Amino acid sequence: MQRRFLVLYIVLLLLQISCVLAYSRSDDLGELGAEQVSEKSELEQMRQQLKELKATTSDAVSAFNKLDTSPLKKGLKEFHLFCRPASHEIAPGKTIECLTYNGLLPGPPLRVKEGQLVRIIVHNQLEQNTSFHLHGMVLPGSVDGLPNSKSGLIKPGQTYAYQFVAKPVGTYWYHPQIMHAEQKIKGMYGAFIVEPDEPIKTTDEDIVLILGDTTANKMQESASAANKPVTSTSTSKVVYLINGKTAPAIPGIEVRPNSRVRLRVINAAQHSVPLHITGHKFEIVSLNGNLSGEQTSRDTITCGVSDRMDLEFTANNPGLWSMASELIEQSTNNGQFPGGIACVIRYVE
Ligand SMILES: [Cu+2]
Repeated sequence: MQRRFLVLYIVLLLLQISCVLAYSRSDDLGELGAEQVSEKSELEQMRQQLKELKATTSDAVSAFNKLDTSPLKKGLKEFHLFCRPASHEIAPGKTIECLTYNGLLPGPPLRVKEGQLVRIIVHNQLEQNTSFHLHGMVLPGSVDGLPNSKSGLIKPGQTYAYQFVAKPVGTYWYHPQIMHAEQKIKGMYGAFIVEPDEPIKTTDEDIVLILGDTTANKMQESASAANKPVTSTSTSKVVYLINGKTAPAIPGIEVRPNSRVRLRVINAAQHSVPLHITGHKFEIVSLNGNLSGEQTSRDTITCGVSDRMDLEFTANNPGLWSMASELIEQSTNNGQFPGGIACVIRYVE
């Protein structure tokens, strides 16, 4: 009887070892993506069966402990992203048709610890191929290189798992690869944040702001806002967004007196954005995920296309303030302030 359980346990160990190896054998990542759901439930079942057997398998346990499993001790972080079309409200009564991750614009923010094993499972529910790029991360070509039929390309209805170790600390973002750039323009993007493994508390607030734009030729003014039965379609124009909303629908940034605030600005728009803060000055602490040597305080910072900037300020000037693009076409709606990239900074107790 004990022998049977021992065999079962060794099978489990081999399965676990094969999981460890999968991280270094990136050629196998595609197959893992397709098989992992059933594999995971099998593992769960085996774990349940084996719970009471630990005392009888000490040899197998000690053999397993000799393996270098240190990366796994930090735990695997797994995310599921579903690529699909969605209607998204950029302001009350104003919706756009876009492509999304999980129906959200932007996609869900993914936060992990440095050194953590990450598995991002992308389910393609679009009617076209897609792919996945971790912008700013330096990863093996088989994970983040240009996709091909054996690696990284996801056909309609297919699922693919991208697996890697998250490093270094920084602000990154995700979107489809360059060959599917039109999907990014239509809304497929989100933040990927690598935090220090041991948290060092240097800020009180950590706020992600993703700048975006959309060509609103399909923007619809629905009946609910205008209280009219007719739906009108606006002419083509670029509408600027922060976290998928356009002013005045962008929520204010709430800060507590004397708190240290970090803004992780990610520019997913097709235009550079000169961002101006009133009543405070930014310090640039990180550029494109790298620590910045720049110590000069700035009140206006131009965030280039696809750039990421970690900006910090101390909330030491109570009042109601603005943070907006300095370009009039980016911070107004047909010349009317506010519109596009404009929000308030509000002090709360
Ligand atoms: Cu990119």
